[in-house]
Amino acid sequence: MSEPDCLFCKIVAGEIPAEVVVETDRAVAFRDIEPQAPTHVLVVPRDHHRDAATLATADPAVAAHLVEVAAQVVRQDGHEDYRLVFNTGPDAGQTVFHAHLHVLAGRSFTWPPG
Ligand code: IU
Repeated sequence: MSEPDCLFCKIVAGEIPAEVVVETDRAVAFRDIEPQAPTHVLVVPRDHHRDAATLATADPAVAAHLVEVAAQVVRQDGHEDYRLVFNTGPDAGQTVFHAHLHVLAGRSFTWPPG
């Protein structure tokens, strides 16, 4: 299931280039174009879902799979600690409405986030 005007659907389909770091049957992980840490990767489901909660309701196994892929990305880049973020809704900073898990690693992070 893909949406015609969705940027991440186009990346999943290979219609827009991205630096892909992991691909599975259900997810694609690629480097963020505006990295906020030495490792900043987005893990997205191949199917279109507008946000993480919608994905988790429709397909909980794929939602869990995104976390597994995130851990693989971190190991692959040689890090141990990492931060995972699902921005959900405009006030939380979501700008692309295809569920995506931010994977951030390679530096220290502060709390609370901005
Ligand atoms: P957000 O949580 O919806 O704000 O995250 C969207 C991310 O997608 C953001 O970090 C952008 O830098 C990133 N991104 C990208 O990697 N490639 C693109 O072509 C576009 C946005 I537009």
